[in-house]
Amino acid sequence: NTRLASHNKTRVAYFHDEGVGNYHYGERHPMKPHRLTLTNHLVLQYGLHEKMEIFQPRRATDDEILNFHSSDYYEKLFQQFNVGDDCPIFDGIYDFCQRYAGATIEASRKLIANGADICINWSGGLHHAKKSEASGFCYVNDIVLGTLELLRYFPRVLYVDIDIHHGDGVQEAFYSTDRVMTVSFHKYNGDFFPGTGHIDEVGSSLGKYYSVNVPLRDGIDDDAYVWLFKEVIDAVIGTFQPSAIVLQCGADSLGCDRLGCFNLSIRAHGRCVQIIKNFNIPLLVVGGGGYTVRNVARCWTYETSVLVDTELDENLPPNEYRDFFKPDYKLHPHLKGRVENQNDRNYLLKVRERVMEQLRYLDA
Ligand code: ZLM
Ligand code: CA
Ligand code: ZN
Repeated sequence: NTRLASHNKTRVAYFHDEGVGNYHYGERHPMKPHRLTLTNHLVLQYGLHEKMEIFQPRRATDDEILNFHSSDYYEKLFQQFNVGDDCPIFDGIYDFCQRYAGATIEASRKLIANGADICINWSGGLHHAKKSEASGFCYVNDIVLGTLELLRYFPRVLYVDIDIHHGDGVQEAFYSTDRVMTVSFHKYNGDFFPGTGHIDEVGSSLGKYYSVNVPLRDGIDDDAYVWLFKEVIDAVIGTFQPSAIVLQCGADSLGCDRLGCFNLSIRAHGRCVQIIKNFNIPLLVVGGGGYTVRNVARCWTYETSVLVDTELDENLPPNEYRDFFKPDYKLHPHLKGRVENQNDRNYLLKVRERVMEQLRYLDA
């Protein structure tokens, strides 16, 4: 990789907005922006800021948001009452969206300027928002905005999504282009939100075969997930040869998530991040889902350490939010849930074969 040739240490830029953790979706709503404050505290307490360049991002401008979203939707969204229980209109929603989207856009520009090899924005990753529709806790699709930015410079962008939900908004935005390949791993049974992500959704017109869907059943465990992830990603990168990668790290695929039903440990989730990092391709890392707040903070802190090549002490450093991490105060608690693994070996082999078959059309 020529961009890495002039230096041998990976340069990581971390975008954190001090205010982004202070918004509230409302009483009992599962999405808690406070998890971002908690994550940032752990990152700082572990001293990881010494291994990265830290940026206080600026807010996205209206023009930048209108780069993807329709003006009708964007103007009306914030005057409306609720878009439903999933997407309530809360105090400061407009600022909240500008902050998380601004960070993803700034991170994309930093990669374009070759000012970093890896950019991190844990407040981003809101993959369900559509051009003219809020959906699944997402109002503005920062991933689409960041990817559009990357496409101004990079010929091909790979999008990888390990949130337990299907990355439908990103898939839809790039469904008919061959310049973005989208790959989502998710729970799929036709019923689980958002209901899309069937293995047969492969893209259309120029984008045919450039949407990859990896539908999974309940309770998938570390070995199965990491095995399938590596098989798929090795083949995808070998075939597509992306010039930049966007990785959505939704932490609702962890065991014991309040909304999820997979059985991943933080180590396995982080292993996927490591696998992507090892390709040494300009990388934008964003957050996403994650509803058991203490584990989201642990997970994204661990993944920050993976990205800066630093090992962390298993004992969490003392910090003002220590009570969140009781009773163990460890970085890697046991997250094995009660969910039985419904993905047998035959099923996993079948899914792998179907994806390989799809990718063969691109080689031809
Ligand atoms: N009802 N309150 C993932 C987005 C998942 C759609 C079923 C709303 C909830 C959920 C909201 C307090 C990402 C659906 C759900 C109740 C129609 C979903 C508010 C509990 C509550 O107690 C709740 C009044 C709420 C929402 C549960 N919603 C669980 N699952 C999904 C959206 C977003 O992780 O992928 C990326 C950030 N929605 O299943 C319903 C069909 C609305
Ligand atoms: Ca996903
Ligand atoms: Zn999710």
